[in-house]
Amino acid sequence: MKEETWQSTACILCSINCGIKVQVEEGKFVRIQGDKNHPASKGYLCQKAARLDHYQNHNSRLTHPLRKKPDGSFEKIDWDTAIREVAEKLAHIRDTYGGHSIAYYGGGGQGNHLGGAYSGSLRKALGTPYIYNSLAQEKTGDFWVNGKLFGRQTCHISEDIEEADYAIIIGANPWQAHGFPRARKVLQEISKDPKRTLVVVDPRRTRTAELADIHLQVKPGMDAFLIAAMLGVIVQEGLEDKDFLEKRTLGFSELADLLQKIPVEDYAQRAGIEVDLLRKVARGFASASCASSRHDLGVEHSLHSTLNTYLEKLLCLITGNFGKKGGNNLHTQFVPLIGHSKDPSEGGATTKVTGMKEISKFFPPNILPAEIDTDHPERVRAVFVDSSNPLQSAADTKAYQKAFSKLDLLVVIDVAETETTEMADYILPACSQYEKWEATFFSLSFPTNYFHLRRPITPLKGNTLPEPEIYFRLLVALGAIPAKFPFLEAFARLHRRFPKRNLLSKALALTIALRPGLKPYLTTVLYASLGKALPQKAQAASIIWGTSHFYAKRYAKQVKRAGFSDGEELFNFILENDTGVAISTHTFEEMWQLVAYPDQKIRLAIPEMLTELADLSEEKEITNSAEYPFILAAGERRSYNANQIYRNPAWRKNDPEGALRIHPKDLKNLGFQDGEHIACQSAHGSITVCLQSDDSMREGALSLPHGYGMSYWDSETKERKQNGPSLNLLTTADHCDPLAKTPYHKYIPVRLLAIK
Ligand SMILES: Nc1nc2c(c(=O)[nH]1)N[C@H]1C(S)=C(S)[C@@H](COP(=O)(O)OP(=O)(O)OC[C@H]3O[C@@H](n4cnc5c(=O)[nH]c(N)nc54)[C@H](O)[C@@H]3O)O[C@H]1N2
Ligand SMILES: Nc1nc2c(c(=O)[nH]1)N[C@H]1C(S)=C(S)[C@@H](COP(=O)(O)OP(=O)(O)OC[C@H]3O[C@@H](n4cnc5c(=O)[nH]c(N)nc54)[C@H](O)[C@@H]3O)O[C@H]1N2
Ligand code: SF4
Ligand SMILES: [Mo]
Repeated sequence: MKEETWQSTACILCSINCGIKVQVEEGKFVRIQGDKNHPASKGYLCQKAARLDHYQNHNSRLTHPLRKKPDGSFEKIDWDTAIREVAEKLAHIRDTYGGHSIAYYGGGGQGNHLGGAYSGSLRKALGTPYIYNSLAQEKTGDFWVNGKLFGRQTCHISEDIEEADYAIIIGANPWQAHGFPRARKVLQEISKDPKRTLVVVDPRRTRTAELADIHLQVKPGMDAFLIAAMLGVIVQEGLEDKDFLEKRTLGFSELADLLQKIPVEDYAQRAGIEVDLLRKVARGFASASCASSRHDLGVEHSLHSTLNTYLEKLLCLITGNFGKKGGNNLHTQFVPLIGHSKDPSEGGATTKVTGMKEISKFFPPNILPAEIDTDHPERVRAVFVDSSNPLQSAADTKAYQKAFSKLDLLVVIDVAETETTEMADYILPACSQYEKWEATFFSLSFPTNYFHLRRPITPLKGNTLPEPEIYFRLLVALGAIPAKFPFLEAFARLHRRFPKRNLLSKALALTIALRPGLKPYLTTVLYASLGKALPQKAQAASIIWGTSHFYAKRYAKQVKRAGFSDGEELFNFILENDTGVAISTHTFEEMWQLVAYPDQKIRLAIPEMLTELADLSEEKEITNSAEYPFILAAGERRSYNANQIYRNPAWRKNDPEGALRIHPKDLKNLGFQDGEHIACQSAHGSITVCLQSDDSMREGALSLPHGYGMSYWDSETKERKQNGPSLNLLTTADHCDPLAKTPYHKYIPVRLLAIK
């Protein structure tokens, strides 16, 4: 095939969104390679991207709007009917019970955030205060801590593992899960370099741990003790960076009082780590010329979730490895993915039924069934889902099934038939991420940040629509905005011809002055006006015009450094470029401007966290229960899982059943065989799994993979089948962090039984 038939886009399977080039033949992705021109991924790919045709082409793709019939089956309807009926029903629920009786869930996955950017208009028209999404079942504890440390929950940290002399990775497996660009290359480089040190904290000897200089094989769920002990060593031995603490932080002495008292040996033992090795790591980290730390689900989805993320951040903060190359740094957000919510004591929002607080503008999936399945007069009665499959991915599948069956209305936008669309009253089919303009807002890098606007590379299938169009049509049907904006459209066209005159901003300001009711819907108004003036049907990109201007104003110097004189130039470059773009470059000194407190000082002492840290010493040692003697990590990232994105198991090259990994000694003691099918039972549910003997496991610990258990159509038998274990049949909503409600998925007590 000719060179020019390669089209640029990105992999949509994890937050890194590596640039890829694809050759498409008759709708099939026949060749896929890394895009060397992408400035962040530089041609890098992992094995999963080669299988992307299984996302684009499979027999569970949705091709037509569907409405549920009274008998539970679905019938095809046209878009006008779908939009009209959904709008009418939503409006009825809003007008009868209030906006808080409607919840929005999702808004984007690993590859698609452009559509969700237009969903804000719909939420405003419905008056719903609730956004539930998957970030709020992993990262909101972390965001809450950031809010306290740096002044706003939008202050988010990036880890410069690539440049670090000493890197510590706690509860993350970047070899499989990534989490930072070109992870495998970076890990291999550090591993090979005798002058650099890599430490991995993980109960399992993962590939990442194998590459490490030091592997701390922590007892599941005991990271708070381990990190607290490391911080204890640093402070007790006077290894903290006193100049940094004096210049950049407040509250250290209060924190230090607690850390001085940490019984290091006792905590090391609680964590199952030899104390001398722990001391060595603490000293190595504190004395390195630059050190970086990174955590992920291994600690977020486990006991003391929020506290763990606080303690992990303190490693860099008290050793002065913050705001420098090879350390941790705050970064900018090109399009805000994370928001800021006030605490309830300052007037922040809470839910009506359970009283849960909002964090970073989100509410946690763990509480949603309780908000629905109750006779509370202010319960949630309608849910609007986009790009998420909570019926599989949220804790406690059965509670979700029960709660969702009680809803007055469930509307789902997806590209595929899912467990969640099965329960919907209306299914609105979106075109795939390779059939529309798309982007993610995972711009999480420092000092240079990137953005990639992707174009469609293949025609859309069936009667599907891009999400921005669905949101626009719903807004018009709700009567929130007119269907056409002739005045603005004319100015938008003029603006595209004479951008220097700034005509569009002026026309927008005039429109809003004359019709203030349109203000909440500005993004959709832009879509309906500027969107039509953009080349190559890039209507959905209109929001990027607004964000480019905003970003270039806020970070003028840094955007200039990346080569753009203003927002218009930045926008046009993004629009015309088919790969990633470097949008801004900061100096390390300028990072301090990203701290949101006016004095730019980090507040180290967070009262709630200090209490939880102090209480660790009182915490009873957990002895495994006789009834449920194993600790299951319910959701490991492996070579062939990718959230809920690939349905058909044919994409997998190994591990077709998503085996349960168990240490050979445990297997022997139980009298089971490698490959045997048995029942894995928690106090809440039971699933059938296939055993795999694996000496990389810690004894007493088990692991099952995330990203299995979805239903699909078997093309031979034409039956609906399930592709491996459905983990959330084992999990419950109340087994979670008290502060952020993040589930303890890595700490599920279970037993293994023979199947009779
Ligand atoms: N291949 C693949 N990659 C993915 C995804 C995918 O589905 N597949 N999903 C993406 C998403 S949405 C996310 S959020 C990230 C998550 O990325 P990660 O958090 O890195 O992935 P996990 O494998 O869930 O968990 C990381 C490690 O935590 C360890 N662990 C278990 N219990 C404990 C514990 O008590 N303490 C410690 N310290 N470690 C523990 C596990 O052994 C595992 O190696 O991955 C992303 N990347
Ligand atoms: N037990 C357990 N549960 C877990 C985890 C775990 O480790 N253990 N991990 C958790 C984590 S970290 C995460 S992030 C979640 C992920 O779980 P979810 O939030 O459910 O998100 P995804 O799996 O990314 O994808 C959801 C849906 O997006 C759809 N989709 C794909 N492309 C498009 C598109 O262009 N438009 C639309 N509208 N839809 C599209 C897919 O078909 C899929 O149904 O799972 C969580 N659940
Ligand atoms: S799954 Fe692999 S190829 Fe795809 S974005 Fe993530 S790291 Fe890149
Ligand atoms: Mo995630």
